[in-house]
Amino acid sequence: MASDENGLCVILGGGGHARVLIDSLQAAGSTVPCVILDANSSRRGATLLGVEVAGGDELLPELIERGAQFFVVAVGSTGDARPRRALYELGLSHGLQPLTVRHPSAVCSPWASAGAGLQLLPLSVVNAGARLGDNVIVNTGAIVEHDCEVGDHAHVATGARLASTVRIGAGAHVGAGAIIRQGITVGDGAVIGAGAVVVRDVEARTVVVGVPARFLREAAW
Ligand code: JB2
Repeated sequence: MASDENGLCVILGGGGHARVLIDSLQAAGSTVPCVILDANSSRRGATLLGVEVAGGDELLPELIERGAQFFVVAVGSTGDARPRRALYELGLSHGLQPLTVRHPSAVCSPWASAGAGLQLLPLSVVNAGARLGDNVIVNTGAIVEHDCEVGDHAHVATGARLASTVRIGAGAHVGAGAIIRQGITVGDGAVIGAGAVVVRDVEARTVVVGVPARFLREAAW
């Protein structure tokens, strides 16, 4: 564990998404010391890109007493944003501030706005007039065009593209490589399958797949 824990950032989750986030923080030249908490006790004592896995979430009060100030939700989501929402609320409930993670290759217009805890991963693009909520992931190579809205806890996965004026509801998941036509609304908690092409509005809490995207089943959110 870092010896100077003043300003420490607690990374919640120590899997694949955590590695991408730590890599992005390092690439951005962040000097905030970090420690990982992971639910899997067998990971305790391991390091991930040089960052120690200190234990599970039960260590939060101890870390805060020792000066932790920030947190990052490092559990990804591929269709169920509830664990990410729960970890975000956990961090807030302990008085920690969500840290923004922005890879230096990400493009984000100064005319876009975002809530707290935004994750902009390598080569992602957010254009003018876009409005992103809290705890949103714009994953590697994803595009959020001008005047789109992306709700809290939503995940625009790797290579997905939102044409202009798309509205993505809270907790929704836009799968890898999916394309959403301009002006479309995707309801809260909806899941868009990988590679889908969405040309009609998507009901809240439904899963749609294919080209053009069609209803598959109810979603978990
Ligand atoms: O409540 C929790 C918790 N639940 C799971 N608290 C903490 N601190 N950690 C938790 N975890 C841990 O998150 C698991 O023990 C596991 O080590 C980690 C999740 O790792 P995994 O590699 O399975 O998934 P991921 O969330 O890092 O990545 C997913 O989402 C990304 C966006 C994958 O689907 C990736 O392929 C995807 N790129």
